[in-house]
Amino acid sequence: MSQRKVKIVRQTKETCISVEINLDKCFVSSVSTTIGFLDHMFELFAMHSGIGFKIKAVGDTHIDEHHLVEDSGITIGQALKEALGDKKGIIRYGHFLLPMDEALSYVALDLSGRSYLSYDVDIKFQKNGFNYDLIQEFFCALVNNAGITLHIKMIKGRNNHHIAESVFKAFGHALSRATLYSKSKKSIPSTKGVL
Ligand SMILES: [Mn+2]
Repeated sequence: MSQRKVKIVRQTKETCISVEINLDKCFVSSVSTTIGFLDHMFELFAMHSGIGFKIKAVGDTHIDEHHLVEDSGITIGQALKEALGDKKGIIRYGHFLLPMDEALSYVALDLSGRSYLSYDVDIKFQKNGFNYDLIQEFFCALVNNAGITLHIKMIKGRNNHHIAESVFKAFGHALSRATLYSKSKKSIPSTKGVL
């Protein structure tokens, strides 16, 4: 097995983002995006996925948070795709049902090589603080760059913060299983022979 770790730096006129991922070694996560709420979500993701994850992101947040959140999704997606390599020996599928107090979310994913996002999360507009609409932008960017089929469904929830946590934690758990490598499985998990 080739090493399933990668570091990617992506720079545009709007943002500069570096992401490190190690699918086989959980190191102490280091998360710094200048957006407090996004840091919180990424720390939850790192903890619950068990994946080695570092991100440093800066950008034009004086405009709003859109570019930084979307570009984080793009860079994490690129890093995941590269770290997964030829996907030999992985489980490929993962799903998780996760409660966070009154919120309950379900995430199912396939490391299929095809990009598809089904995002069914009823999160309410909030005047102040983080723009929760951007969570969909984040996952859309991630899926398009990682080549993942991802279904995210909020089953119930009232508080935006809880709903968002349930989504990021569930995604972490689902990804943790899907990326799991088994020495005894020597093939790429597809009858097509390629993913
Ligand atoms: Mn919290």
